[in-house]
Amino acid sequence: MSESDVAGMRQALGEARNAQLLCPPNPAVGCVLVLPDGVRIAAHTRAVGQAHAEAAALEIAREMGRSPEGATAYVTLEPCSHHGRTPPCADALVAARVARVVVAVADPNPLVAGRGIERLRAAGIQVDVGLLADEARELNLGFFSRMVRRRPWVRMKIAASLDGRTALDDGTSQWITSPEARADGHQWRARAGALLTGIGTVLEDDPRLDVREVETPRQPLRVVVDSRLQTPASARILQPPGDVLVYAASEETARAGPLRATGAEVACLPNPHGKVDLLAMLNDLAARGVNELHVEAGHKLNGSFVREDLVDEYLVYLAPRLLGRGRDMLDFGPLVALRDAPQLEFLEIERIGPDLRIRARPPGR
Ligand code: AOF
Ligand code: ZN
Repeated sequence: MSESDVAGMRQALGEARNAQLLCPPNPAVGCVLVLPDGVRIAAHTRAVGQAHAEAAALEIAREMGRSPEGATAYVTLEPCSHHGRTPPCADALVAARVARVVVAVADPNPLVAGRGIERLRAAGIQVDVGLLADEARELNLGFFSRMVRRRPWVRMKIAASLDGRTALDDGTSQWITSPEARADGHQWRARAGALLTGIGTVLEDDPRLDVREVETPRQPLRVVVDSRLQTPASARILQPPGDVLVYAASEETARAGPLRATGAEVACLPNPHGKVDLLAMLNDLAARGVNELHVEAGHKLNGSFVREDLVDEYLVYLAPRLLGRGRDMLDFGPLVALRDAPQLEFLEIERIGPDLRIRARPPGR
């Protein structure tokens, strides 16, 4: 593959990034058509139920009065071969008589999984697969996680002081990190399919858990882990915008009733300890189309996620302050040996205003 192929795919990846807030549960895909005379047409996946990237690009070509015949198409994900909410993009590219399709990575969706590429090749179109595949997969790691593992990519956000405290002993926590860090956190919220917290945080902080600090075309589903259904009907998280889902360990109807009356859905997924079964919950959220799950909870629920090895990525903001005695980030253990300590790798360290943002993952994630 040539330098101009790399440039084409880079542009398509940039396009895909522009769709990240808009298109969940669909993957964010970019498509760049390079016409035989060098004219470039770029598009990305639209909102769910609307055009995929390829269909959007072909539509723009039509609007420009340009024929896509003989073009090269750069797409960040294999063109689909199935009739979902929209018709197959592979068929649209065949009908448009493009000459060549460069695909970054195959679609892990079992409804597609190579069939889009096959269909293009069967029609005599040259197809090259694998250009910038890692970047393309990273861009849609939630979608890949849902398709391959049947659970969302779990990103745990924590804001703390340099000495790792998330609140004072009495629970006071607003605000430890800067407004810049808060806005950055909302950017991560906005791309998630769902935002999750626990009943402890609901009772203590009464969060809204919506996207406010950045403009967004879509509000994620909000999720509360609330084993005994203690969420008060007046909780701010139950108010608009967007849908709310409360996971309980038992469906005590006296408590579920008022919650459901607010419009929230109550789902019951108990484990043997009388708590919500977190793995079953992740499978359920994946079945509901959640690609990325953004967790902003307290030390107890955070600790449960860590104990069960369910966290794929930590998003930690550290403020240059010291709180001394106070609330911990994560409550798990105590470990009996250091070799049992979960090991992470730093993926990225950035300054956000006066704070640090650290992203870390367990190896192999
Ligand atoms: C593409 N181009 O831009 C995207 C694709 O229900 P539908 O019709 O919207 O199909 C959704 C599936 O299509 C999704 O699960 C994934 O496999 C694929 N997404 N495919 O050719 C795109 N977003
Ligand atoms: Zn498609």
